[in-house]
Amino acid sequence: MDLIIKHGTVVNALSRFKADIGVTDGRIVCIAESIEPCGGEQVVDAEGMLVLPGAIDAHTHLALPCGETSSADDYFAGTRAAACGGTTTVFDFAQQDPNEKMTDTVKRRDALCAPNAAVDYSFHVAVTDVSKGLIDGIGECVEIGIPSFKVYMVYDFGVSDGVFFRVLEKAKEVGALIAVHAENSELVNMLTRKYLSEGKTGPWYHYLSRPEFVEGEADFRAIQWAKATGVPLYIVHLANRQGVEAVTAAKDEGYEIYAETCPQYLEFTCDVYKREDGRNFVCSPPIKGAESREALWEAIRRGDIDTVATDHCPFQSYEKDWGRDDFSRIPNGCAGIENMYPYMLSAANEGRITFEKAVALCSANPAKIFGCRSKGEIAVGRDADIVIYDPAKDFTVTNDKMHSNCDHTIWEGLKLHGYPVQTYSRGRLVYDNGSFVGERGWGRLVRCRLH
Ligand code: DUC
Ligand code: ZN
Ligand code: ZN
Repeated sequence: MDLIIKHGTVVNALSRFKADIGVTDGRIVCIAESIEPCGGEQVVDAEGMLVLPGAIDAHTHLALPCGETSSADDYFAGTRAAACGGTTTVFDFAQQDPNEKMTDTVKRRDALCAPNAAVDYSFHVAVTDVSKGLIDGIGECVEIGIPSFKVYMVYDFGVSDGVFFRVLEKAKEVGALIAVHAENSELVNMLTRKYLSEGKTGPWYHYLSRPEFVEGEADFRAIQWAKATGVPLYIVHLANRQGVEAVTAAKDEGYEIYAETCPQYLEFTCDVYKREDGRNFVCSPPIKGAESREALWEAIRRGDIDTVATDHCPFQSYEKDWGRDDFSRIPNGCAGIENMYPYMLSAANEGRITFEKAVALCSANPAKIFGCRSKGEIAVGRDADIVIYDPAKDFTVTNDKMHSNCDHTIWEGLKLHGYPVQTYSRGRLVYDNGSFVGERGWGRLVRCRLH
């Protein structure tokens, strides 16, 4: 064996037990009450620690082109930060260019990512153009191990209702999973114009131009179409109470509707947009009111929210400042890739949810939903993507301790109870007590299979 982790308490989504773990060639090969070293292997004493499967962040925007800039973390910085927060796989969005074959979209982004990724990665294809037979790219991507796709109901690269419906029908034919960014585009555009014309230009009006019902109505509509076409649907970054209710109702009726939320929607309320640094919190959908936040936590406890992911998409302060006099010019997105697993585990440590639930939301469920079969569990045969977590270590987030390229974080000052002390990616130590010790280019493309 190459590595033995001894005396830790393993926590999976459905189990918790004391065991030693043996790793050979990047895979877990043995889990037993006691594994005796033969000599030559690295032995780690995890007494008093939890031993967890690495998190899978199913929603990131690394090196995302955005007008005249791009998101602050490229594939190296973003995956470095992921490793340091216990995330060992990231799913990034590969956005199709007009006229581009979707398999070429994947190749284009993989060429950027492969030489730089510090942890394993995969892609969802963001579909923008299904004209001239390009819709067949959905089936072609499924065949190369990229079976998940996203459509945006907003933004100038978003799709019309008709295109969304066609994408769902194609997904049914080829066995793909469609994810949706659900907000009502017409309402967002109308409300944005209205507030700006009234001279209401601050970040608070970002929230008011995309309030609860703007998202809830779109969630409801997207779910209706998934029901009509009989395909599973994954709602990304669910942030509002009405949407939660629509998801719960659809699940209760037996439909395969999945919901993801993000730590920013669980921690903050829309009041952040009244703060001096409110523009740093501008993301879409915006953070909603306290009722929505509570509905999200309740849905997590009930099991109606399946995953937590980050929507990691930070921009530098000077770029956020472009919207000082016009909220619509603030680049959308916040940091989170290094904070998600520590945040959810800290919630478990404080008794808001169980550790098993945190593992389910951040690792086991995304692995299952997206067909990432080698990840998501501490089990023989799985990749040795392992986090050693010290439940007794207190940690206060400050940007200088983060490993992103961004010059600020919305998580500044957050106090966490418990923190990851080591992260292993396929058996290789990539994070050790505050320091990144991995390497650029270590990460591999994970090919997924849903059925
Ligand atoms: N929302 C964001 O806040 N950033 C990136 C894309 C998105 O939908
Ligand atoms: Zn989105
Ligand atoms: Zn996103």
